[in-house]
Formats: sequence, C-alpha cells, structure tokens
Amino acid sequence: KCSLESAKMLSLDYSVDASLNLWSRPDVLTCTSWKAPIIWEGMFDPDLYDQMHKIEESSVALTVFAVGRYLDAYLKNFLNSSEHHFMLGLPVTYYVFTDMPEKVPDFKPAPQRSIKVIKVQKSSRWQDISMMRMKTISDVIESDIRHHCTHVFCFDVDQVFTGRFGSEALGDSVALLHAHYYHLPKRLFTYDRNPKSKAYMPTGDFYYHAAIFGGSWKRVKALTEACYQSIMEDKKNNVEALWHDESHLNKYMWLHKPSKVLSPEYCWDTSIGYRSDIRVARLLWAPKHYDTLRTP
Ligand code: 2GW
Ligand code: MN
Repeated sequence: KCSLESAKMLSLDYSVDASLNLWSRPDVLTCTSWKAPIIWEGMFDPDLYDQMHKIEESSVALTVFAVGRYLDAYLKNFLNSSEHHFMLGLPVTYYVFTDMPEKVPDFKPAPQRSIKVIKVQKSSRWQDISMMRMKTISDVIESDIRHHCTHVFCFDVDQVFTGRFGSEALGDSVALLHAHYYHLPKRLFTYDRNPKSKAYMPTGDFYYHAAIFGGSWKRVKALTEACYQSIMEDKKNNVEALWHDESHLNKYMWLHKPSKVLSPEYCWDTSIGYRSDIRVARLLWAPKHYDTLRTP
C-alpha cells in the first residue's frame, strides 16, 4: 500500500477490485521507497480519478514555452494534441510563453479551457532559455495561477499527446521517469557530479525528466523558486550544471520527494523501440532537428 495521497486516490480501486486483482502491474515498480505511487497503465481506474477531481474541483494550469524557432516548429501540434488528451473534463488554462505573441497560431480551446499568451524575452543562450523557465513559472504562479488553478503542469513544447494524460497524473508534487534511464542502474544516471554546482548529487532515487513536472501550485512554486535560486548561485560561481534546469530539478526532487511519479508512458521516445512494459504512449517526443533549431 502506498502513501496517504495514493491511498486516498486508489482506495476505491483497491476496495472494489482487490479481490479480483485487476489493478496491478507485476512487471514494473509501482511504488517508491517513500511510498509514492508510480503511475502505469493498468494500475488505476481513470473514471474514479476523474470523478474525484471533479468533486474536489481541481483545475489545471499547463505552462509551455515556445521561444524563437520552437514556436513554428512545435507549438501548434502540442496545443492541438493536448485538446484531445490532456485533463479532459477538468478546467484547463494554457499559459504559453513566447517572444513572438503575434505569431502564436489561431487556437480555440474547448469550453472550460482557455489560453493566455505571455510575452517573454528571448535569452541569447539556449541553456538560459531553458533555465529561465523556472523564474518565469514561479512569477506567473504568484501573479496569476494561484488565483485560478489548484494544480500546475509544466511541459517542454517539443512533444505531442497521443493518449490519455488525465487526472490520475495530478498530485501534490509530481515527477516523471526519464524514458532513457528508468531501466538503467543508478551509476549511469546523468546527475550533476561537480561539487561546485548547487545541482551536485552523489546519488539519488531516479533520473527524472524535466520535460514534465507538476503539482499543487504551492509545491510547484516552491520547486521553481528553489531551482531558480540554485541556477543563479551557480552563475555567480561561474558553473553550470550538466543538464541545466534538469540537473537542478533532479537535486530538488531528491531532497523533496515527489508524492507521485509518472512512468515513462507519460513521455515516451519511440526511437527507443519496443518495450513490453510501455502499454500506452500518452505523450511522444517530437523529432528534433538540431541542425536547424539550435544553430544561431
Ligand atoms: C533549446 C535548446 C537549443 C536551442 C533552442 C532551445 C529552445 C528551447 C528554444 O529555442 N526555444 C524554446 O522555447 N525552448 C524551450 O525550452 C522549449 O519549451 C523546449 O521544449 C524547452 C527545453 O529545450 P529542449 O526541448 O530543446 O531541450 P531537451 O528536449 O533536450 O530537454 C531536456 O533538457 C533541458 C535542459 O537541457 C530541459 O531540462 C528540458 O526540460 C529537458 O526535457
Ligand atoms: Mn524537449
């Protein structure tokens, strides 16, 4: 049995189906050492989660950045696909951050869903575009999100929804297992190993992917604020963590354990090939065209 939160969320499932043993995944790890659930297809009844979050009046902010060439390359498919799969049945507000608001594609979200486009400056280094998201997210939670939404999910834009990404993913603090690392031994995790960086960690629990993280607005505010502080301290000391904001996120999630962990079904890379434990791909990495997207 898992933590309080998951007990609350899953107890209905357990009591209804425990004897039938319908909701189990013997082939994968479904619980962390600190008793947080790891969410895999087949572990939960989606309708019960949806009902519970409707009763609790949960509402979700989705933040996504589309700066420079990433706007044309990815935003349209990201937004359109999320209309078909992301938190259907709950109120959703998209917060789109871009340096070119006028170029955001026409997009009419379904009823109960809305979009806010917010202008940001384009940092000249891509590492800074990625890292500065922490500061921007923290600021907008304070000024806007906390007054309108119970939960926040932060996404990379270079991905496409292909299956249900629903209320089962909501929790106080939510992290995602990186598709390339979930089955590897810890010693291969690409944590920051430089003791001079605030992101330094000698070991950890999992390798989390910064392409998706979320939680209650309070927890996401605390996380983004702390990561931003660490990033700025590194800058002051002339160091940069190996994988930028992702390294800082991993450090934070090691010190402040997430209450829920998402399996790589929630952010799968088809180039990995067939894996029997991935029963559904809910979100897929979009192809990268580094040659055209990352050259100045
Ligand atoms: C990023 C890298 C190189 C050139 C441009 C950019 C870039 C990123 C950009 O020009 N415009 C932009 O809006 N971005 C945003 O930052 C966009 O939302 C994108 O999804 C996000 C992260 O950059 P991305 O997706 O190219 O990096 P990944 O897929 O290698 O991301 C992982 O590692 C990053 C740190 O290096 C982040 O932690 C990210 O969250 C991880 O998924
Ligand atoms: Mn990405």
